[in-house]
Amino acid sequence: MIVRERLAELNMAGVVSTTGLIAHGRGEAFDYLLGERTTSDALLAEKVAVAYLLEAKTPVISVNGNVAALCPEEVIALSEAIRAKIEVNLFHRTEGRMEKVIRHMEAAGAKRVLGRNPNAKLEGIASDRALCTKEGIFSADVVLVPLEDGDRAEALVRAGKIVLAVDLNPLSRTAKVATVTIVDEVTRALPNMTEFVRILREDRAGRKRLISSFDNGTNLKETAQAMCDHLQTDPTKGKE
Ligand code: PTJ
Repeated sequence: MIVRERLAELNMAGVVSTTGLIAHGRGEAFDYLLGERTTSDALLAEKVAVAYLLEAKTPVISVNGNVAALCPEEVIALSEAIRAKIEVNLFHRTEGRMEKVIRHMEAAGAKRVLGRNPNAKLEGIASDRALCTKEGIFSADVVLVPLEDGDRAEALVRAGKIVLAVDLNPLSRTAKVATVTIVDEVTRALPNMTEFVRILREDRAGRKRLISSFDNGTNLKETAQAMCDHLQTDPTKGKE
């Protein structure tokens, strides 16, 4: 409830878009299907995503209004752990909103947030959503995209990048095209990932093994199965 109120307030303040509120509701519905927990499939995807981030030369975390509102400190902690850049990239982009979301991240402690002065464009997406920075998303080899829309996820994959998505909907286009899809609530996923950085930082062989043995399609199928299994449980159990 507190989270919803924060999102509503930040919607009034212009950080979260109105469709961001709708997207949050969609996410909540999928989280109920998961039982509002991190599954073992999600934990594995989080570990593999961290392996990619630690292997990356130029990792970037892409931040939109919802992510800035939900977990700015968690984004900053992960970015510091892996030395990834943070770039604000909005679906509903206006100069005013860009400034608000960047300032929101800076107020939470981010030292450097890219996105204010876009000087590059991602191929294959219309309008201002393609705008990004050369130093950040444009030249990144690995991009973490929490709550990404399908068109941009596809464009990033087409641009040859490793795309790591956090998306509670295992059926979304983003989930299907990403290299690694973490089907978990973003505020649970990011702290888990920061913890995995500590574990995997000195384990190069372990990282390689994780990357080579992971199959995103299989992981998504198992996640969908976990949702079906959860739906089969007795809904009256656990009630007072
Ligand atoms: O701030 P902007 O303008 O960049 O807009 C951000 C939104 C999220 C509105 C924009 O990127 C968008 O429209 O995204 P989609 O296509 O709605 O995709 C968002 C996905 O994130 C959906 O599949 C949701 O189920 C999922 N989702 C929503 N909340 C969470 C989530 N996944 C993980 N954690 C959440 N808290």
